[in-house]
Amino acid sequence: MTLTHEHYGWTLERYILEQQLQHPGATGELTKLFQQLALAGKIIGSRVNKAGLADVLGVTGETNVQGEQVQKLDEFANRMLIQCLETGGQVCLMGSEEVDDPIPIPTRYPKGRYVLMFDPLDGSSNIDVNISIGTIFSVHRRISEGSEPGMADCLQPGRSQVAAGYIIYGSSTMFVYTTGAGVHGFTLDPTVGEFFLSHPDIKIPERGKLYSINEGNRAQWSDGICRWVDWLKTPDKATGRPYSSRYIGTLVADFHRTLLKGGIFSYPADKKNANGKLRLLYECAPMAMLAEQAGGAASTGNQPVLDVMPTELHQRVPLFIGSKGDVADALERIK
Ligand code: FBP
Repeated sequence: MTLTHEHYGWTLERYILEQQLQHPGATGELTKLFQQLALAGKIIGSRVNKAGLADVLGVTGETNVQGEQVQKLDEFANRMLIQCLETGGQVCLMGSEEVDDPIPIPTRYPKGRYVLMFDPLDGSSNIDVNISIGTIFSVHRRISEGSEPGMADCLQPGRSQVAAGYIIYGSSTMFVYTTGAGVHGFTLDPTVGEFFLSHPDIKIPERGKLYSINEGNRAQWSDGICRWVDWLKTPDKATGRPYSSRYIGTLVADFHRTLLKGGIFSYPADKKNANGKLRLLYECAPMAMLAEQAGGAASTGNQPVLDVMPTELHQRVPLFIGSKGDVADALERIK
């Protein structure tokens, strides 16, 4: 069923239920998982919106597995996602940016057949300065047999994701996701407390006019990256250059703009970050599934992100993501 503007007024829940009806074998587990994700998003969003008033700004004093200072809101968001997803019986194992190892489901709760990876609050450097931040999620089916799921269930390639998406806490709160049937955006109406369809069947333009990269890292870049960025900035009417620069410093927000307007976002490998900065399983792979489902592309510079075989829970990969034409240009020039 293709979503169109005539479905305006549909809630996220209604739409996912309608999708479930399209799959006679569907058990409803994925539908319930999405309902719990949406609930966690509403709770986190309400706390983010009043962050300045609710003593949730600043750090907890802890350092996470990435060596980063844990923000209070990071910790809150992480706890909310675990609480909302561990009880319902849809998930058998979770992985979070904020937790060193896979997160088991307490024995008192039933285990489901899905594995959920998430970045509870992406854009931590922007939390305290009221700039858009977000939650990113990726869903796989359990592949292991036996009583206990394990690391192998987390280390699955992006191609085997059954769903991916993000919740962006910006001027409005939006839930954007794919289950392999296009990319759809729902906006939260805080007065009703429901996500309503606002962006059906999002298609990323073949080419854009915007590029997004942290140019402050230029001294660490390879010659190829410097050459590509200089090319983007060189005036040439025929190819619509120079492109304009946009960089928010929150992957969710920089990707959301790229998804809607086209262009390219990149966090390449450099002399400081040999594999780039962004994490494969709960940042790059979910965004790559969204990009490809919207007609765009996502590469590490050497291969499609979705084809990378994970080896570690928190591994990083370089990222070039956005309009198909712009990603192709990047790969051509960084060679
Ligand atoms: P976390 O905030 O979840 O750790 O994510 C990393 C991130 O903040 C991305 O959202 C963003 O794209 C990138 O790091 C910004 O990095 P930098 O400040 O080096 O440009």
